[in-house]
Amino acid sequence: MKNSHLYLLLLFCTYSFFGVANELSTEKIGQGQKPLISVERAYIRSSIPGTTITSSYMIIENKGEKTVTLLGASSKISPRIEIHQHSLSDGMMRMRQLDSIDINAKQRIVLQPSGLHLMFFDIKNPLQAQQKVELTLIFSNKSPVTIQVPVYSPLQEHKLQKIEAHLAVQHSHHH
Ligand SMILES: [Cu+2]
Repeated sequence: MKNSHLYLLLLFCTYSFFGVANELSTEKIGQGQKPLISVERAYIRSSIPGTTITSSYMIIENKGEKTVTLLGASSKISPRIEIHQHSLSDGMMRMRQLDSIDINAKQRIVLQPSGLHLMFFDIKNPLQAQQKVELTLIFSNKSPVTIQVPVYSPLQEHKLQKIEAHLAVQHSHHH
């Protein structure tokens, strides 16, 4: 009884966290519309008071037949958005800027804390949870993709990570 209750709660949380962020970009191919790039689980961290930087995470999937190259992103909230990669060197977490990321056909890249991310600089107004930010992803060889990205508080982000960890465990149990 207790377990099924927890499961329902998890389902609800999963839905409310993942459901809102899913976006699909479509481009006309021949007769119908076929999605080429899909962006899932996108969110931006609320900014820490007194700072003007933050970061954004998401899963970008190339559903097309050709490699696409992510060059960066733009948004009204920040004049400068860079692609960054966290890496551990000499026991220190470092960030370095990447010029671009190639996403091969049928591949997905995961932007996540301590890994790849989009870094926002000089944010004009503090970002607060419940807010949504329009973000445009820019590619070298395809049209830009604009998505609405929710702002998550540290608490929301923490819950999301717990759900993802739980789902990952469940997934490995089933296979
Ligand atoms: Cu960074």
